[in-house]
Amino acid sequence: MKRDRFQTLIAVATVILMTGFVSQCLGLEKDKRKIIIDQDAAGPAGSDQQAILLLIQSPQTEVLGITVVTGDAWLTEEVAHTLRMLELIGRTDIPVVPGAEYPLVRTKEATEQWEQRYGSVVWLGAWTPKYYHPPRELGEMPEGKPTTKAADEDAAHFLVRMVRKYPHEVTIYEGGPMTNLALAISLDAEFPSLAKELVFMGANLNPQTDDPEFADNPRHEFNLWFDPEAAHIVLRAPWKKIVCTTVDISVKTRMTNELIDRVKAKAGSSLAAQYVGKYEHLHGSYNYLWDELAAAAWLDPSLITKKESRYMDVDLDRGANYGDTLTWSDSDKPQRNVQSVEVQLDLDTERFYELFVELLTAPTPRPGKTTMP
Ligand SMILES: [Ca+2]
Repeated sequence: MKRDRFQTLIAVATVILMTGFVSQCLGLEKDKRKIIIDQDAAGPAGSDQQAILLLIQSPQTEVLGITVVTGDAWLTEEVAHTLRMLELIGRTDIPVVPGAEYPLVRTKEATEQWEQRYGSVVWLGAWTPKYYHPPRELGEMPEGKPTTKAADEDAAHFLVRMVRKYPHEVTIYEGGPMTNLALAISLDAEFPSLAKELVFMGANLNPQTDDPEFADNPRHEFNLWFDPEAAHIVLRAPWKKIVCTTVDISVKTRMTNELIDRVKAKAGSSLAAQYVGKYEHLHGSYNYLWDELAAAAWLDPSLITKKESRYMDVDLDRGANYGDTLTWSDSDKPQRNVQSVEVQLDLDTERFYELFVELLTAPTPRPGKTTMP
């Protein structure tokens, strides 16, 4: 009898160990890091879509949904590009949730008047004259139009619903203007404290670059600038943790033809790599890997070799610096409630490129059984 019991115990222990092992190997959903990707998802390919891809391609993640906001392009076309990208990689199980079509306060007309007074802005996103079209038109879609549909829910309600469903478990990744997050906070003041953390690409401190977008405007950064009031609401909110990928560190990265070739060379049967290889086009001789770095540094924080804490907000005065980044240290911060932000300043560039290629050329993880929220 004793021997039987011992054998039973061994058998049970083996099953438990094997279950854990299999769970780890398969990256079962319960062990994964939950994330919602909020993005101004211009496409095809480019920094916005490639950041989404890195987060989907990682075996660490459970992407609860992609919430979309006007920024680099209009909401409607961004939703279409994202749906189509998910079709092409076989992940139509991930909800695409439309959010804000316009910033909270800033308008195209007022911005044009501002430019007459203070000078032109290099990148105006959906409002950039060279690429401008009306908001509900799709623009060019060389990858084809999607047949799948966006979610019926709006981004702000989805964001609130998810952090209430999984309190303190959901990372909010922000790769665009913060309009959707500000609307979620307006709906539910507990949204930030119920999230696990906020990770965002934005802000500009003191970039070492001769890029004309920043050389004379070192505190200008598009995501915060496009919807300054939203950024102000979000940066003043009580998140448990905020991590920021700044322009300062983004300009140390380069998407070059050589890097695209590395993705193509290892593409094999990877649908994500094939998509990037086919549709990524450089603007000039390189692009910065803005949003990809914010995604990769969340997946592997050891890529970041230098970081500092700052308090951060956005200038809301309607003068020359409207929308610019404001920061302070402990010794000079204002009395009013400002939040501490972990600001990334330097990185291991080669390891970042290696992770970029590795993730994009990997097989796309299949959807889990319980991923549909
Ligand atoms: Ca973006």
